[in-house]
Amino acid sequence: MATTATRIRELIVTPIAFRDPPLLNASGVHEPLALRCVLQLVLEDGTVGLGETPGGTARLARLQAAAKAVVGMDVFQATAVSAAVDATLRSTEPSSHERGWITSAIEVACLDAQGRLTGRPVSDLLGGRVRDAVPFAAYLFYKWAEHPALDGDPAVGDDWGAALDPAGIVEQARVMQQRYGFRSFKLKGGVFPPDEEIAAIRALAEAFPGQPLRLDPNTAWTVSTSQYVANELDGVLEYLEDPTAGIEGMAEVARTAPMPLATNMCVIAWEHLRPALEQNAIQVLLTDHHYWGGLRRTRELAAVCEAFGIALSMHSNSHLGISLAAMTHVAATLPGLDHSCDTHYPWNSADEVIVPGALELRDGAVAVPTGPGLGVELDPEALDRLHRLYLTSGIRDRDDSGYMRSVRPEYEPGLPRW
Ligand code: GKR
Ligand code: MG
Repeated sequence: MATTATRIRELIVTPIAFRDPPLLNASGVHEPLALRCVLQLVLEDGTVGLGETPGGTARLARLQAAAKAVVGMDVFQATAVSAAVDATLRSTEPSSHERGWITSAIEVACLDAQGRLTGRPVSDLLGGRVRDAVPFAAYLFYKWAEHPALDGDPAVGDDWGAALDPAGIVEQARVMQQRYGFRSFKLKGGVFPPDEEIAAIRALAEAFPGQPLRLDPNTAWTVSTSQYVANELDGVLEYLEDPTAGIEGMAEVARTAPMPLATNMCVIAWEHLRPALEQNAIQVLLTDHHYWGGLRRTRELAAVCEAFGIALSMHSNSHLGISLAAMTHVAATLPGLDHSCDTHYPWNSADEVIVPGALELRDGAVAVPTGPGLGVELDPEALDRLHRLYLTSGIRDRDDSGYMRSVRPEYEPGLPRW
């Protein structure tokens, strides 16, 4: 039985926008603002648990619907809370992947609140950490020097500059390493013809000998192009991520690729695991608690991967500190995490919703917070500022292709491109 104190009084969902540089990918280019939602799960005793998840009109509406379903529930019954959220969304949202985003954000807020009530870090609530710091990879992007001037708004630059060729990518990697101490590198590909991206990876291999490298073109290539790139980069990549679309396509590439194939695109829900395993389509799974249903479900996913010999890495999207804290806590508890995790965090350092100081990328890793819950505190003024930015921005859904077309009207979205 819930004591009155641990009952959920209210779930406050706040959409926010924060600055994002012009990072290029297979779908276009990041807009000047990225969207997230911040969750505050308020208990009857005033304890507040935090969550963070990507924004967008549909997800915001689902979060708001789910918020009503959890009022009055016991925060320590996180499984029941997830089930109630799932049941609320099931009639309108058939995709378990889509429902997973919502159950996860609320589960993280429950675990944060539980940790605050018990005085234990979230990693302890998940069974305890097996490492004190979680390694992350430098996430390299081709990018423009600035967001172009559009609709009377001025151009907006950043302190990274442009990276549009192998030399630019190597320079970006050096700055990433100097600032944060990263020891592994992922290049977001699918932007330039494959030979140019092969050249960039070779330049990185020469500049950072022995340091793990990955390439992720987000399904920009056909099966035969993927096979060509995989052969060209034999012995250079630790893994090749989502070269082509779908489990069947990945399985075909995997038959000849000399390196493991990884995904955060063709295996994104429980029902994808069986066909992927049967066809040996992937050898590395990038977990992401944000859509796998939460931190506890991520640990269950890791156990399935262990049983079937699938290695583990971690996916990211543009995010702020509440998400980084949650990623760090769960990653700290996964014994089988074989690869450094992805994070966009360095790209989004211009804005934050948490009080600074709790999370730091040092020596390529984030120390696992040891304070209660996620170990981060919300900065109410920052939240308010970023919410107002959301309200005035007019941006309601991520649209990398649309933004690219506003800058380059001749841009044709659509994959595979090569
Ligand atoms: O931020 O442009 C980006 C990435 O392409 C992101 O949207 C992907 O989801 O990082 C992600 C990935 O590994 O595919
Ligand atoms: Mg990826």
